[in-house]
Amino acid sequence: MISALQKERLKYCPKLPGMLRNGIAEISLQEGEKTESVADQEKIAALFPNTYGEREVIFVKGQNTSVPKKQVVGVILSGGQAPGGHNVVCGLYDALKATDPENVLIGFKGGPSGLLDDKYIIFDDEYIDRFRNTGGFDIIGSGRTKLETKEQFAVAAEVCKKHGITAIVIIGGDDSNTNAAVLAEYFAAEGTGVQVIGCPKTIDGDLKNDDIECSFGFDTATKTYSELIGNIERDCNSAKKYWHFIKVMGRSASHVALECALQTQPNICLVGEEVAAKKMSLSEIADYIADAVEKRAEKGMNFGVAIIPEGIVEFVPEFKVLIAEINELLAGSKADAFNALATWPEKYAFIEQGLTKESMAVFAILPESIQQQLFLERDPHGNVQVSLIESEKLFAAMVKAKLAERKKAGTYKGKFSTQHHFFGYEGRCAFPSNFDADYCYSLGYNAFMLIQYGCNGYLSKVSNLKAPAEEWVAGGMPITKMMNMERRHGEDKPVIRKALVELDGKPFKYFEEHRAVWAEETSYLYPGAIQYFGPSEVCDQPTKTLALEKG
Ligand code: FBP
Repeated sequence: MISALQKERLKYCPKLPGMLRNGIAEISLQEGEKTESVADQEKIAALFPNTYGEREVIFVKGQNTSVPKKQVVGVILSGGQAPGGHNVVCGLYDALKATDPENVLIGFKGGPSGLLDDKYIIFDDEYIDRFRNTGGFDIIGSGRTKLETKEQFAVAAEVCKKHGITAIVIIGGDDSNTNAAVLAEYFAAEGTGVQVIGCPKTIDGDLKNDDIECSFGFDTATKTYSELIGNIERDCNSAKKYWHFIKVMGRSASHVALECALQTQPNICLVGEEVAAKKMSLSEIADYIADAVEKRAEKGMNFGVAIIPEGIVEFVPEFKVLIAEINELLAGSKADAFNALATWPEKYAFIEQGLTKESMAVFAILPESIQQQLFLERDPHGNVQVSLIESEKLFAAMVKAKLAERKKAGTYKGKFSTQHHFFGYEGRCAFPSNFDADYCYSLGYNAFMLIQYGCNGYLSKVSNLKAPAEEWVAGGMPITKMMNMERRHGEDKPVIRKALVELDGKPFKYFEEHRAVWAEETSYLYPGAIQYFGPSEVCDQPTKTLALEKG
């Protein structure tokens, strides 16, 4: 049994860029300029002697001049789910089979570890057809194993040899695609003949640059969260009795929060990158929100909506120091001594002794539930898991404390009741919007054309995304072009630069221009649910971020 919507969505024909619509025989490759990495050219060229400096390519209508050969392609889904992943696989499959029905597509199960453990399925029409235009990564599953060591590459080469694999497609974020480039270089250096192509995935929106206009999944996830935020705004404006604090996923970058703010015009949206640039303290952030609460209360509006990005606390300088000290305080066997203490007051005294005066002052202003969370939620290395901190509750509690002080001083006379929400998993596996369904199918289709034309170490690139799909431009960009050297885990590494929100970029500037009015007035926008069928101006619109960036 499948739902009525799924049944209809299975029939949807994703739109390809115009130049890929004429049939495989009429897709010709055009070479562009030779490329250089965005920074550290010499170092990156030295690390990628076989794959550096290749040319950008685009596809145009013309005779297909690729050399025919049987293709056996392996595909991997890597990292967190993002709507549209299934369509990347479907597009890849369709192009591969349209080129030659004898070609084979192998799906490695459970993420990169599937390749290492040789756990796979071979796709056929019947299997693939069940997943067209659906959300999720359950077609083969995903995982977070990093494919990065020489030993792993050697195992991967063996598995490829066993299956006669000619190319691997890695669908992942910035880290996975960085590793795809390193794997491509390894395969080339070892003369395996296996090509590697990446596809840009992540709801976080932080894999974008001069070449990649957006990662897939960002469109659907932000539209899903914005629908929910809009619904909350309407409830809030109906009941007029709560302030809603809403945390949204997105890891470190605040692209998701900012996009949701552009779509829903809440009273407050914090942007981590701005907090870092202004070196704001927790107390200053709480004051900033409390100011809006107070101003609205003066107008009789004891309600509001505040969006909090998942990674916010990492950007608060004093909080960063506190986390580092806690990690140090509980390093190694010191954690056992802490855990042996029976009561919270005993543990509190231990913490008080271990932290510097400055960090203790920050710790002391946190609500007790958050204080305890910092010592409970730890990753396998014993470090505080910052992303699990309930920052929506943290800020709600801190604002409450600020308002209590203001009440005492007689400056604030309103009421302040809160509700808390966290939106993340609600959006990662939604049915892809038409944009993501089309974009993902195109990325997959295009990835196969890159393979067919012999490209290695390229990212599937579909651009001009603000225009209708007919005008999209399909091609590929060497991954090394997007790389620079960064310090990671004490070593200088070549990596794709993670894109944070640019404070001089158009989306943030637009938000900055309007936020004072949004804070004091009630300017809510209710985007409603994603529409899959209906007029194009309702169903096919890209995100506000993309529209502003490319407008
Ligand atoms: P990716 O970078 O893997 O695409 O992560 C997306 C994401 O949804 C983040 O927004 C979030 O912080 C993380 O995954 C949560 O992942 P998990 O469920 O594995 O903890």
